[in-house]
Amino acid sequence: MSKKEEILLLLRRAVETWNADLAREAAEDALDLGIDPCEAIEQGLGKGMDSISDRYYHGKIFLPQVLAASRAMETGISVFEQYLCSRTAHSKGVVIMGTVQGDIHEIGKHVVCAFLRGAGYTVYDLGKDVSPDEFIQTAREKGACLIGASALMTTTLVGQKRIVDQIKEEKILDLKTIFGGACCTPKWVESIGGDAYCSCGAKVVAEVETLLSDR
Ligand code: B12
Repeated sequence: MSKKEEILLLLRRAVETWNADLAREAAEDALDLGIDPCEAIEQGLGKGMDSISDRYYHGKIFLPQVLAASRAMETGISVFEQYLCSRTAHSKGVVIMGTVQGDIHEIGKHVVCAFLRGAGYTVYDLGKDVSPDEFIQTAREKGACLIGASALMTTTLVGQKRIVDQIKEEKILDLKTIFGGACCTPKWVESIGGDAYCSCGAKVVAEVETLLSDR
């Protein structure tokens, strides 16, 4: 096994064993070895979260363990995020990100924020449980070109529709939307009149560049 494979495996294990210290150390080792942070997040930490999701789904672990694994994942992301943020000098545009009202899942959104920041966008992360009003008022204040909203539950998906509805009501023509999260699908985004769907962090930069290319 190469050193790179070893570190990716350690990142994965750190999340699987909810070990935040290991996540931090392995993330620092990944940076020292020159592993691309996006690859480290998707192929290391992300794989760990996939197996946590699977074990949770099959009733082998419970919410406290999922929460602890989430903390380990967030710790690893924060090490990479500092590096990603310092990589580019000029902003390509302002993006408002958040998790929709009633939903507290944030990890996927953090991954997306890290990738967009790394690609040179200025990202305002409004956190979790964000109302449509908050998304749209902040977008106006900050002169944003894009709102990204995450929804992980079938019960909170409607929060994405409310954002699109309010943008239409207020006739904000130059503000686009991109949506994602475990329960979100391309069909859903089309049905609510959103501009783009994205299934994972690794694809988000390309998706956003295409979406904003006609500005
Ligand atoms: C971690 C987790 C939690 C953690 C969240 C910690 C945190 N800080 O975020 C905790 C333990 C707190 C939690 C709580 C709950 N959870 Co939970 N949770 C999960 C779990 C296991 C993993 C989610 C995750 O982080 N995945 C890893 C990330 C990296 O992946 P991701 O979120 O999919 O994001 C990627 C893409 O989707 C995409 N993406 C995501 N967002 C966005 C946004 C944009 C703009 C774009 C472009 C892309 C994008 O890019 C990301 C990166 O690649 C999922 C299971 C699952 N399979 O999703 C359940 C899951 C989402 N939870 C679920 C439930 C029910 C709950 C609770 C209600 C449980 C309870 N009984 O209390 C509460 C929610 C309370 C609330 N009001 O929100 C259900 C939802 C079921 C449903 N269909 O509605 C799931 C699916 C589990 C299940 N199978 O039952 N949960």
